[in-house]
Amino acid sequence: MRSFLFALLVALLVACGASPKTEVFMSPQTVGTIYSGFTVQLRALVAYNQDRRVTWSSTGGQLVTTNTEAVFVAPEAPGTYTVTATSVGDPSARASVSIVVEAGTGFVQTSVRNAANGQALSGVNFRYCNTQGCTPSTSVSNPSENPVGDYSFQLAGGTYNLQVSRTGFLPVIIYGVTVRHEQTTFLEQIQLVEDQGGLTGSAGGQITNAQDGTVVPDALLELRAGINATTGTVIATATTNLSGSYTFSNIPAGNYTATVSKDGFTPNRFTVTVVGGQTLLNQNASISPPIADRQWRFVLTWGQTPSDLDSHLTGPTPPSAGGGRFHTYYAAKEYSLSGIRYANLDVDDVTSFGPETTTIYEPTGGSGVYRFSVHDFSNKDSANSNAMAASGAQVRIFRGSTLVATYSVPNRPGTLWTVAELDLTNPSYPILTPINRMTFMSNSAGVQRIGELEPFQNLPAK
Ligand SMILES: [Ca+2]
Repeated sequence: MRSFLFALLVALLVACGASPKTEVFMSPQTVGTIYSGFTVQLRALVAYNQDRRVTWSSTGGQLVTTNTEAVFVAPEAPGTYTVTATSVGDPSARASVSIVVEAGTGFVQTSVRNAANGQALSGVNFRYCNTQGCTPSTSVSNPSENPVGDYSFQLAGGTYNLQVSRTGFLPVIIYGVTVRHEQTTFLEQIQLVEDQGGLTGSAGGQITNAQDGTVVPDALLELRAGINATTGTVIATATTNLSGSYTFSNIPAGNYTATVSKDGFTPNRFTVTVVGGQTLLNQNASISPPIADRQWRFVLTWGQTPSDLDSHLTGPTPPSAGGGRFHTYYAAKEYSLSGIRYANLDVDDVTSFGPETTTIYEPTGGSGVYRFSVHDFSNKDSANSNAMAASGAQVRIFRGSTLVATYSVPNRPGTLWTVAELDLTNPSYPILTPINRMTFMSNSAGVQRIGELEPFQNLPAK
């Protein structure tokens, strides 16, 4: 309706014989309040000028522009922002729209364990800090609703560094915790390390190629203090051997971030835990060669148990297929049509750890979102399993040569983790939305519908 009125307005102005001076119209003409990280689609129309092009500008936030269309991405700082479209043919002609941005309120959930024995820890203190300062230190374990060791917080939207501490344990900082309005951010399980007076320990694991599952020799690992640390002092380095294995020896106990890189691969990072007097092995990770900017890669990793988690990608089929959705998983690894491979389960894993890798090689151009889910095949017949929540499962999403997002499994019972949805309708501005919903799904008929598809019915045997 709005675009119709917009066209009508232009038509009326033409019909009335208004001055031929160039005019720029913006649609929508007004925008209500939006929240940090949210987006608004804008369109500009140039009248009375042969040159229909505009240039876009904004007093803040991010603008992703395609000719006469723009997507405004609200910044973290609340305030009023102005987006302007200016005629290229007549720069004196422009149209603006004001956008009010508020931080909103979101949620963070995490669970804390003793790294030495996996026991849930109560009495843990949390402090969220950003450029505005820090929240008071809080310990918000709520045993009536959450299991022991589970913590949830309500916070203003923004990006925080989270300080986690507990008596007798080494404090740790989790960097870059993003909170969005009305969304819940699930952090990876925090493995707190006992303070044993400077005792050192060792860590090891294997690096694999997420594209084909082979081991990666000669990969460089750099260790930094803290979780999700991307800058700061590198306290140790290691190189993988011919088996793709690495070892960090005599490292001060604590929580670290390892960045793994190699020429010809997109760098990745993962958390490494060091317990004094111990060697913690199987701290595995993967890297893979870069993909094109239009391509997306979902890499699933987890711990020793359960042995088999499965990656499921559903998405719209190409318009030429006449609607419907495709579904790639272990029994239908590839989705292709007319010789074009659109999506593929590149690597399937049934023996713990992953990686399992799914790639969108060619967006289908169909109508609808892509949805990535993880199914606990090992416990698919359970109606109360907590195994996937305890598995340390993470999904890393890459676009081109960039790690776009890392999602950690919610600490909730369930055998189906609906991870995220990806909207590729506007190729220049894809929208990735975390879902992070835990439900139960078995092979039996009549299971709960997930969106418009029932992806996990009647699964064939492996
Ligand atoms: Ca699997």
